[in-house]
Amino acid sequence: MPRPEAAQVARAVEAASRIFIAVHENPDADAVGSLLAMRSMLLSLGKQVHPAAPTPAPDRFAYLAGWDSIVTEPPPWPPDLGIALDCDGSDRLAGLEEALLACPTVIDIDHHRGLEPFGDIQFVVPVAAATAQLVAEIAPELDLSPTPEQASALYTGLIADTGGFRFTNTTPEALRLGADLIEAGADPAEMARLLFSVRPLAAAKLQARALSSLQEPIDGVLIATLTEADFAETGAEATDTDGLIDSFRDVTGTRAAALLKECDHDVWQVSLRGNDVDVASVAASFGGGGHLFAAGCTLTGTREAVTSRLVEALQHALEEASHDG
Ligand SMILES: [Mn+2]
Repeated sequence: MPRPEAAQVARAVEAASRIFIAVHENPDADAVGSLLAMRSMLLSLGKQVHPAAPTPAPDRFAYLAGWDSIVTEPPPWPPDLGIALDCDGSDRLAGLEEALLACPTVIDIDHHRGLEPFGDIQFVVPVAAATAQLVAEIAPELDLSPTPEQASALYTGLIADTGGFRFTNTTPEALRLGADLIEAGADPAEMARLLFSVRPLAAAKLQARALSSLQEPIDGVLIATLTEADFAETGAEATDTDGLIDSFRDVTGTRAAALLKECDHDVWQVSLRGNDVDVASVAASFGGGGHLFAAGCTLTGTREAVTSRLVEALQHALEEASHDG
């Protein structure tokens, strides 16, 4: 059953000629894939399109057609439609937020647990596996069927957010979309290899550091830490940790896992994963957000102070989960 919002988005797209599309800062595979598929769809309709991310799209996504068209600036021309993709709140647009919200019509397309949907049209579906799934739902409303390039971009977003069809969001709908995208020309083996396996040596070295930082789970909470020195000495970048946290939550005895990345002195980017515990609430209590079992936030303080605050919050959430269960 098509969702009515998909048709609403299509009508707004048809009525527009200059379209600004933007994703969240530190764009992930779903953000970049959704952005590039949407860009290509809009171009095929003869629209003027400006695809942007507030921080550069990592070059590990360079295999996606149009990757080099993504800029970090708002459009030089006045758009008549602005579309935000994969943004859990307009503030995730960071430096592009003001320009996007200033568009005469604003559309929010997202699958995060809608804390703060925004815009004139809100196509926010938390049960969707990926924003790519929602972009795919818009295509038929525009009488489009995905080209091989669009299918590859959407497939990348879909497998990224489902962890290669392993996470709890691996619904029949997600798998059917995967099949449709393969039929439309996405190469599943190649997309999975490029997204999950290919990585620089620095990332492999960083992974070793993260693994050796693991300690015994404390009451079901497993913490991994990467310091500024770990990044400096391996030459790795913040995005080289993508996917790392997902392997930690499966360590025996773990109910919740956290990866702390020191992005500036005593400033920690925290990724959280829960097996049976709502980590989105924990992230939200620290000003972050995300999904029920996959969330993130930023904490400031020494490694010891930040770790103990986190462990305390996660243990509290674990107690709640035990009571509910
Ligand atoms: Mn996503």
